[in-house]
Amino acid sequence: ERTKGINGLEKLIVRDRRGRSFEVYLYGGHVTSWKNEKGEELLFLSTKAIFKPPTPIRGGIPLLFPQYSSTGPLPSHGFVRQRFWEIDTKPPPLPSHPSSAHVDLILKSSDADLKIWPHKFVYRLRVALGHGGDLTLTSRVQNADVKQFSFTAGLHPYFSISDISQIQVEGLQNLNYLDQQKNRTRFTDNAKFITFNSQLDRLYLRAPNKLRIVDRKKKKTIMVRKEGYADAVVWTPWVKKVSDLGVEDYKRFVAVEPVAVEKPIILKPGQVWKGVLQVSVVPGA
Ligand code: TA6
Repeated sequence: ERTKGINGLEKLIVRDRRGRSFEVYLYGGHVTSWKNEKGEELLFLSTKAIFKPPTPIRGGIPLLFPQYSSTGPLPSHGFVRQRFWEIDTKPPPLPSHPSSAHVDLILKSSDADLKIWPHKFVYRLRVALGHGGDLTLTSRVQNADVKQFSFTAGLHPYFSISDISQIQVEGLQNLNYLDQQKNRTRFTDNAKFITFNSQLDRLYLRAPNKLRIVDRKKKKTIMVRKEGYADAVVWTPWVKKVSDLGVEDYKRFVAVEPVAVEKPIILKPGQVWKGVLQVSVVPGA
């Protein structure tokens, strides 16, 4: 279903036969909602989210490309989250991920984009509900240029949680990470799992493809599976002022992000890179 969302921005609502659904705005190719069969919202959207281009939408799943965060000369997290995407009517087949309902979006570099990042690309995004109730985002980036280029990228999901002080993130033990609050100084994390009692912003290098967010209060676990993204970011702003976040909003989400940063992805002309994020929520903590 194609409809008007906040401020008249176009969005697509996709439902499967079991009543699960997601919503994606053409602005940003940005997933803003994902609901299970009970109608429970599994993603967080800021109570102060600004739906006014070129401001990126705060919450949901922002797409980060062709630059993760402020690691290069481009605006924070690149620019595709600030572009208007289109429905891709002829997506190349994607046999490895059967879905019960999905939508395909496409973004091609514009002349204005080429002025700030001089590499022609085609970015295809499939958002899909899997048969097991999972949400899968498959990114395919094609080099549409005549020269090789490289980029960093990621997805920045804001996961809905009961309370930031009641959750833990598992799967990152003994990894090196760059502390993004300390000029990306390198540390090693020996903790069995991460708990939160202050601001945290870490880029874990070569992270495993399966991570878990355990919500002890809600007694549920968010399973985060990634493919093609070597690294992972864990972020909470805690009480730090973020202008488009409500004062109490930080309690309600954690960002666990598949990213490819340490080693930029290199693409030759015509080549396609694929990255996958698959999330599901299971009972039990
Ligand atoms: O991925 C974590 C991070 O880069 C943090 O450093 C924080 O700034 C966050 O993303 C949000 O960035 P944004 O540009 O959306 O305000």
